[in-house]
Amino acid sequence: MTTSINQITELIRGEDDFLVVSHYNPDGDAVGSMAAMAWILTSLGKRFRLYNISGLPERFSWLRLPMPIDQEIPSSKPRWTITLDCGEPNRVGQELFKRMKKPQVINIDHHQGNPLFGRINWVDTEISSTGEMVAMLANNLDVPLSGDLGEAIYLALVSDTGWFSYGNTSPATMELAAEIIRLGLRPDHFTPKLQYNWTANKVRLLGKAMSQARLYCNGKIGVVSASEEDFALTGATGEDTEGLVDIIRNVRSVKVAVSFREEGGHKIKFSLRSTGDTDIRQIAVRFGGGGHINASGGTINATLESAEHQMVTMIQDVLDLESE
Ligand SMILES: [Mn+2]
Repeated sequence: MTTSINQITELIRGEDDFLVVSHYNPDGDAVGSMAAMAWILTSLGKRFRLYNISGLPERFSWLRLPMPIDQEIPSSKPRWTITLDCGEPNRVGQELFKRMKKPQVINIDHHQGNPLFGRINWVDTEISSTGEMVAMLANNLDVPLSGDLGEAIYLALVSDTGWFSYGNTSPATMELAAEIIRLGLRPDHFTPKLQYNWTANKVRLLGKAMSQARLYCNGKIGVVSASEEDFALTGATGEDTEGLVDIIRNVRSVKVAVSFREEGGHKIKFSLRSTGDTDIRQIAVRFGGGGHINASGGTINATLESAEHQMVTMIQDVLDLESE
């Protein structure tokens, strides 16, 4: 691990021409670590491009970047591809995945089960976020965590730690946040950009979805869903379901929370959350998804009803095993 961070530090210092990418449907850690890497490369005077197959989601439109994020793969081949927060190589999207050659890939990630698909792999599941790892690189490269770089790292930290509340929040995470604040970040200016940023349609969608929330297994499983009809009725978009699963997780009895989002063509996107030692990553993996022990997701090809039935059965098995 120490070897990898030092190798990557040296490589970034000595090399040029990078493509910086993160996973499709990017979350705050994916876009935050990407923006952070972009600001580091900018301050070192490097040539680079940014690519994400989904582009920059609307809810992060305030994020400052030295250049736009391309949704098309650049025509000229980069010397190096830096993958950020990608637990599997195909998370970069099919187009780039088909072209990506291992000898050119630098894989920086914190997901369990990362198959080490790069030439250099720095994968540490103990670190809160990929953004925290990028901040360590910045320190190695003597780039201060001030201004836009600090804000990008802070976005990654709060996103993956649930505002410093999950078990992955380490003393190092808090020290890093302290360093960023010391260098000028104002939490009271930052929080509204990320948190007080809902659309009115989102509130309508959440109201509709929450009014139909369901509990199973003596209240240990909380389920909430957003159907295509709900989107049509409220005018909300898929992005507006962000955080839906976290609301049902607040219920006192709930150990595992799951949200479903109907995407059309019988594709159901799911998000799973758990509290404590309940490992819901294993459940996501069985449906072809992935993530972390307490936060995972994926896609099921089924109707909403069938997806819910399959998922609840599987969660129940995991909870039963735990209580044995
Ligand atoms: Mn992450």
